[in-house]
Amino acid sequence: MTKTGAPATARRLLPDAPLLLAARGERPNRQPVWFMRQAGRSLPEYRKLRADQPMLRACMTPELVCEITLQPVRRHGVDAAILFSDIMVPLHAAGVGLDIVPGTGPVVERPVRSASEIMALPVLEPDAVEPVAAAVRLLVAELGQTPLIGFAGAPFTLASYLVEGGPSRHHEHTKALMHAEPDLWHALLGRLAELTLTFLKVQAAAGVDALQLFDSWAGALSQREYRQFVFPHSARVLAGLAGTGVPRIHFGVGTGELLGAMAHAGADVVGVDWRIPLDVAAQRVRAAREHGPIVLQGNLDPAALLAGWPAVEREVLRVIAEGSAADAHVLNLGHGVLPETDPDMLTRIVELVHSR
Ligand code: 1CP
Repeated sequence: MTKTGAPATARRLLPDAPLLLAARGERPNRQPVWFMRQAGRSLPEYRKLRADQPMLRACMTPELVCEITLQPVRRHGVDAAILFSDIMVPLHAAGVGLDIVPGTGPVVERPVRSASEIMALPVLEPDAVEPVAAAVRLLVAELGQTPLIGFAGAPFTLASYLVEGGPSRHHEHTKALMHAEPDLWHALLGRLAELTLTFLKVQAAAGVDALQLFDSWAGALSQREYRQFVFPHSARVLAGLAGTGVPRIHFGVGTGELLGAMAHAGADVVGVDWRIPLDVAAQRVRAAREHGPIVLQGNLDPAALLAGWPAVEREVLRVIAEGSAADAHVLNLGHGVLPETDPDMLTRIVELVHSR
């Protein structure tokens, strides 16, 4: 088996893949659609596979990652697969004590807040995520013309889990550290940017076709905080990927007020949540960017998918109409699929988008 340090797998050429055309600002014949958190969660075939497998172990088992990643592609006919993994995987692989607790999410054994705790954070060696690279290679061989999206958590969102010790509503310890000890904060985010970049480069070398940087909790920040404390580190990650030639998607929740800043961070595609219409998002991104196409991804409200088909259909058509204000638009949700979603809704959305 190829080691992660070995030369990169030759990237597949997918000249007609709608997702990749849209990422370059083109309007392909078929509008691309995929769903954040499409793997797992709402699928009974996923729950069956995961029944006796803890999350992190599942993420480090290439055959299982491959099968779970393929399930929604087979079922829904989406225009992209997203690697089954988690934003905490590279921290776990580097040796940070943590678990993903069912019903709660990531829980860190010892929160990281002091200078000595931050300096003691381990570095991620590429070989430590070799099972993820192996999963990518298996998937690329299976996926045919469907692109594979790899991903990682952005430095701020990872920092929130590390500093808080788990999921947090107000991110209070994280913001306290940021404001009280800015040098320490930047040291922490610098280390996390390094780890994130290593993880994404491993995925790119193994053959993923696009990469998404999830800054899920960035919407908790003011624009001033984002620009000063977060932007430089996310921008460094995205710039570090430029040489891979893989399109970059950058997404956060509740980031309507940050879209201008996020659009500068260096991604090809800006993900938008449901709180702001895509035509307004397009204006904000356009105002912030000197050059390059405006490509948006989003932004159906995941909760609206529980409203029954007539309402869902209306919402999909509205989002497509508003998305026409961008140069290109990848239809998606504004955040992840909710576990209680009827999977048939997702299939019908894909059929509707593709029928137009
Ligand atoms: O399609 C997919 O489901 C792909 C796999 C995937 C992705 C893209 C998982 C599996 N996690 C993620 C990313 C992720 N993980 C993000 C960014 C996207 C987002 O905002 O949703 C975040 C913030 C996490 C952290 C995380 N991991 C949470 C959220 C907790 C919180 O703070 O609210 C949770 C619940 C997890 C566990 C997790 N990750 C993935 C699954 C299937 C699960 C549940 C596992 C279990 O409970 O057994």
